[in-house]
Amino acid sequence: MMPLWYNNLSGDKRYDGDILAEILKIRAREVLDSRGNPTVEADLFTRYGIARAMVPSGASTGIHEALELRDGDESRYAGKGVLNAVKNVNDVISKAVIGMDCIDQKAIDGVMIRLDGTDNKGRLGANAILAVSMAACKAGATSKGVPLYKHIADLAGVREFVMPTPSFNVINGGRHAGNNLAMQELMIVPTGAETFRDAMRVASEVYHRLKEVIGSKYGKDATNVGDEGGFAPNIRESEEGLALLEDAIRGAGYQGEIKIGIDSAASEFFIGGRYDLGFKYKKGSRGKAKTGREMIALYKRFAEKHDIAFLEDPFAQDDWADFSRLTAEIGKRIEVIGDDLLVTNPERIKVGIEKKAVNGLLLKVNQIGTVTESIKACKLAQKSGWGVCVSHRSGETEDPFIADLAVGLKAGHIKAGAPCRSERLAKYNQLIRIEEELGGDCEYAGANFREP
Ligand code: 2PG
Ligand code: MG
Repeated sequence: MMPLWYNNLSGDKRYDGDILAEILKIRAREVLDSRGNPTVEADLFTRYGIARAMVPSGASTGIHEALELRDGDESRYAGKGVLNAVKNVNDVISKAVIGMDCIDQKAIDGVMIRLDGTDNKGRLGANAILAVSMAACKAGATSKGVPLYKHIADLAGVREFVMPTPSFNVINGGRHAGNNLAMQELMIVPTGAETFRDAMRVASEVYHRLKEVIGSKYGKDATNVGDEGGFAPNIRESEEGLALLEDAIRGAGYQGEIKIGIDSAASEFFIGGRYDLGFKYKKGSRGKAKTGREMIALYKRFAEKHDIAFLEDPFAQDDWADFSRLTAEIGKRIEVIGDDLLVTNPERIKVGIEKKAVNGLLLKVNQIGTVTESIKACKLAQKSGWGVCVSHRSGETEDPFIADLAVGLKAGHIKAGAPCRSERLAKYNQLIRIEEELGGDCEYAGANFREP
C-alpha cells in the first residue's frame, strides 16, 4: 500500500502502512466566540496528544449555507446555545470516528457526512461536524510531526507555498456595525508590500492613521470598532467611506501600494427585488432602492474612481444574472467574488463556473462544514482560473486554523478583519510565524493574489 503522503512536502518518513495515530477520544464543549455567543470547541485525543479546534459563526449568513445547530432554548443565551451540537459530537460523532486514523481526513469527513445524511448537515449540525473535522486535521499534522499548513498542502496536493495577500476590513458597516452604512466591509489590500510581515506593518500604520482621520472629522466616538475590528463611523454613503480610506492611505504614505476591497454583502439589503442602500436608516425607502442594472452602474463608477482589487457579494445570493453581467464587464480588471452566492459549496461553485458568474471564491469552512469539502471547493475554483480568498467569520475565536489553511491551499488571499482585536490577529500573527518558518521558500502573493 502506498503511504498516504508518499512523496509529499512534509517529508515525513514515519509512516509504515499501519494506522499512524488512531483517534482515541473526542470531547466537545460549549465556549464563547468574539461576540459573546456560544460556539463549539472539540478536543481530539491521539497518542500524540490533544488537538483542539473552535468553530466560527457568521452574522450575514447565506441561506444556502450548511446549518449551524443552535438549541433554540430561550432560557439560555437567548436561544443561541449549542449544547445539542456538543452532545452530537460527544455521543454520536465520536462513536463513529474513534479508532479511525486522524491523517485520513477524507475518510473521517466522509463518515460524518454519511452519519448526518442531509444536504445541509442539518441533523448533526455543521458546527458539530466542523469542530471534529478541524481537530482531526490538526491531529493529523501533529502525528506526522509537521506544521498544519504542510499537512493541509499534502491533503490538497499543493507542492509550493505562497503567502496570501491579506485584506483588512477597516471600515465596518452592514450587519456588523451600528452605523448607517449599507455595505458591510471596506478593506485595504496591501498589494505593494514586499512580504506578509511588511503587509501587516503597512496595514497597521494605515489603520492608525484612519483612526486619526475619522476622529478629527466625526469626533472620537466615531472611532469605536465593529464586529471585525474596523471602525464604524456613522456614515451613510460608501463613497464617503472610500474617501476616508484614501485619505488615510495617502496620509500614511502608501498611495499606489494599497488597493481597496469591498464586501457589499448585498443579500442583506436585497429587499423586494431591489437593492436598498438606505435599509438601515430609512423605513420605506424602497422607491429609491436600486435595480441590479443601477448597482452595476454604481460599481463601475467605483471602479473608475478608485483602485479596487475586488468586489465581494455585489449582488444577492441568487441573483446569478447580475453577477454574470458585472463579471463580463469588469472581471478582467477586478476580481468578482462569490460568498453568499457560492457558500463554499462545490455544487453551487459548478453553477457559478457554468454561468461565468464570478471569478473568485470566498472560502469559509463553516459554510460547508468539513475540511475535505472545503479543499474540494478550493480546487474546483482554482481549476477554473478563479482566485480564492480564505475567510474568517464575523463571529470568530482564537483558533488560527484558517491561516494555515490559506497557505496549505495556496489561496492567493485571506481576509480576517482589521489589524485589531485578538481573534483577528490570531490569524494574521500565525501567518507571520509561517512566513518566518518558510524563510526564503515562499513568496508573498502581493498584486498576484488572483493567480498566486
Ligand atoms: C462575510 C463575513 C465575514 P459573516 O460576509 O464575508 O467578513 O461576514 O461572517 O457575518 O457572514
Ligand atoms: Mg461576505
